[in-house]
Amino acid sequence: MRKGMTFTRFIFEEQRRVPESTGEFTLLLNAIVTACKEISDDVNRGQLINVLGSANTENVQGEMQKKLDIISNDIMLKALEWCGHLAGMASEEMENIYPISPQFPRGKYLLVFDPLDGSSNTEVNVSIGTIFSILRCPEGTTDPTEEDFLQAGTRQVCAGYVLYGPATNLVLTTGQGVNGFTLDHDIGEFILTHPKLTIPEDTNEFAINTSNFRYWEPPVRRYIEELFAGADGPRGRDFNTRWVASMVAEVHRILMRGGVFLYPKDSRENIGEGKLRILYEANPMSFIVEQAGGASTTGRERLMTVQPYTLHQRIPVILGARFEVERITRYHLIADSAD
Ligand code: P6P
Repeated sequence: MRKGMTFTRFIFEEQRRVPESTGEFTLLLNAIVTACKEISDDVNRGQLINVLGSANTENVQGEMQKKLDIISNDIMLKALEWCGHLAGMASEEMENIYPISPQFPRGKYLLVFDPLDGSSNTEVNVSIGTIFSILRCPEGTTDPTEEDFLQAGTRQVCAGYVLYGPATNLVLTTGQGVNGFTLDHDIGEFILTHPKLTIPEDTNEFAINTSNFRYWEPPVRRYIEELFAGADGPRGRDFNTRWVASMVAEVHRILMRGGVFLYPKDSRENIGEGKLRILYEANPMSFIVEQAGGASTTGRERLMTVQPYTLHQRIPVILGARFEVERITRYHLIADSAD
């Protein structure tokens, strides 16, 4: 008998703690995790099965799609549309929502996901991952519209990601803290390896794409310049920087050893409110970070309180170590009050 609790046992024991639970959510979660195991297998095989490189198509964001973006999106759709626990899905890779076909039963949840975040890294073998968020379908709605997906992050039932790196890690929250699992490829099960993850309130490590410095708002430039100044500057200590260009890998690092991540507003026309999308990147990651004791804001307000008005809406994201996020937010408010 292998050491460690399997993910299957973990979610069944979690379910038993909710007296009124029907088991629908547990079965949905299991189906999502099974889909991610299939994606992990394709990602790990890479060029052995000719899945690397561009698909020579653009997604709704105007971004060039990788073959694996489309493959992983299809895997999610095919692995979940039949399960009977969803009324609809939405994905970074699809312009419109994906209603469940009438041939399948519909359920009470909505699923939004980024099937392969950080996919610009597929050819260079840097960690990428699937990010997902489970919402409730409005009571009595069996044929959801885009409107029904436009829910603030505080209404998420569950958020998680699967990171395809040297190890395949699943990280999950249902609002009762954050737990991490590692895929045991020999038995095809995720094993609980990182229970009750927490993010230290302080950090010396920050993640931001510094090549965008000239496009940032003054409070972000002030904050980053202070970090650059290190022990000689107002912070009185040196900082370290990391940028993987894969949000799922950055957030995982922050959960493992602390840190702060920023993808802020940007003066460029095509970036504007930021590069990250509310529903399937910013909200799920903010839920996870908050549940681990961190914080997540837009620079001006708690990110998870923002009411989305379109499916692929972007938002500035500042998340991680609570004290750093609070400082950055304070700088924004000081700058705004001076305007
Ligand atoms: P840049 C990946 O494309 C992504 O959406 C996030 O995962 C990542 O943090 C960001 O974009 C990287 O953006 O501008 O540094 O390439």
